[in-house]
Amino acid sequence: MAKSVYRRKAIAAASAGFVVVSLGLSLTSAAGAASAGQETSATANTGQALELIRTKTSLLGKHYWYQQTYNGLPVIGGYLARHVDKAGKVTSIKDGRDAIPSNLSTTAKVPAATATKTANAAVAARAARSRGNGGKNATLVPTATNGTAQLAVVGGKDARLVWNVTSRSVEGVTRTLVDAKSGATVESKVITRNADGRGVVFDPNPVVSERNGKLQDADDASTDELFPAHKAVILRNLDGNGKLEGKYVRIVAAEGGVAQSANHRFLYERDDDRFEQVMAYYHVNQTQEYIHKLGFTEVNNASQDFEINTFTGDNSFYDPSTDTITMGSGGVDDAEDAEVIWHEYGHAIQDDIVPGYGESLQAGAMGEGFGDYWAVTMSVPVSRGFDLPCVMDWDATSYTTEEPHCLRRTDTGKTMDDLVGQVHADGEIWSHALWDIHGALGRDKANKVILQGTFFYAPDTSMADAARVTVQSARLLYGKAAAEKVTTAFKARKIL
Ligand SMILES: [Ca+2]
Ligand SMILES: [Ca+2]
Ligand SMILES: [Ca+2]
Ligand SMILES: [Ca+2]
Ligand SMILES: [Zn+2]
Repeated sequence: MAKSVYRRKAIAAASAGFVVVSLGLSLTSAAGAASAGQETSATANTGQALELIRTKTSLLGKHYWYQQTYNGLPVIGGYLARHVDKAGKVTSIKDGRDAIPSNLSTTAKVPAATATKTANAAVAARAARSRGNGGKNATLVPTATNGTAQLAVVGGKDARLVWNVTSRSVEGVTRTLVDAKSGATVESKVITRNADGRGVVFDPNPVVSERNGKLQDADDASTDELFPAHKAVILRNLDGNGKLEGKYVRIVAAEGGVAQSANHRFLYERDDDRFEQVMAYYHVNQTQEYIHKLGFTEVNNASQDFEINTFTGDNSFYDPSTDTITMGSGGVDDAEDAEVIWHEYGHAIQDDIVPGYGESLQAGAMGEGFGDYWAVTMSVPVSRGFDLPCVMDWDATSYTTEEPHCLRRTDTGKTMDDLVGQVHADGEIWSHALWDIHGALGRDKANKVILQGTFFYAPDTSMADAARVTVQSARLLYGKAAAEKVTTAFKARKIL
């Protein structure tokens, strides 16, 4: 049980006001050794009580946990545990109650909403500091909302009435205690954490990280050439249930079974089918943390379902009817190339923002173009400039003969004059426009503008209409000069 700093090691016998009321426990006789019988010594009703909050059965008997209360309010960290053997005999009592002055008022002077605000400020400040300490891609998310504040009592020598505000942030769940009389923050601490795990991945893929277009799949073998491409990473935002399930990703099915590790260590090489599961988890989590860092809180902000290597063809796909991404294992296992994962995730992003997205040929082409662009922009920070416009450099080694191996590119120079009515081919018109916006505005600004523009797409949008709302988004976010740069990019592709 988590302990509050306010809990005193033992309740002094001096806490004469202590009385166990309303329980009818026969603590006196059985607890004699453990607690010196002080429970029976007092008679004054100070409003203190114990509330049974949990009963557990173990191999040796039963365990009763009580929350200490004062005038019906929980005492933070105040508890009593009673352990009973199979014969019903109390074998021990652990008394973790705190002394409460009998004149402590339980009327709050500070409103709950004010306390919530104070708590949010404390949590946000600390989360921002922890982001500075290494978690550069970590995200700030909204913390407590009004209504989460509960009145409670802190015991001990600084006894007082507090608002107990539970909030969520990048650090996990935080408990902040705000003095209900003065409004001061008494304590703010993380009480649970999102689990961090360890994994091994390619980032984004071996061709790029090793700057070597000659690497080969070798039928999924862990060859000496590919070994250096394995990189140890932290897997953030895991639920902590021992599977690759978390805030933004959930591996729901996989060839060979879903990976499990009680201590969250998912360390596999590429010839182990679980490697691809780690790839999907890591790279989607990265992309969502980036999206949140840009300020978007509702861009596919859910745990995305993935099926890994369950399709033996050399293809991967997003199924909007089940909201699931399936990664194929044909040729280079698709999930060994983060750019394939990011491309498919691009479809999930668009489907989340625009219900029924992709109803027209051009909308479909933009879906492919955006997926390719998203793969490329996500690769930028880890690619050290290596042939950035090349899409799926590693997966493509299985089915292209020329170096560089690229499924497609975002710099083909195609314009609307080159439309052929095939979504992947025509997508290169759109992805080149987005890539030019990336070049003109810089990565973060470009991605803000492009994602923002997507919120205004129609499901059956034309490229020209989508270009217009993207220009408009640039204007509203960054002004006229930025809008002109975006217009130039679309004009170069003859979209506008
Ligand atoms: Ca593999
Ligand atoms: Ca493949
Ligand atoms: Ca394969
Ligand atoms: Ca690439
Ligand atoms: Zn696609």
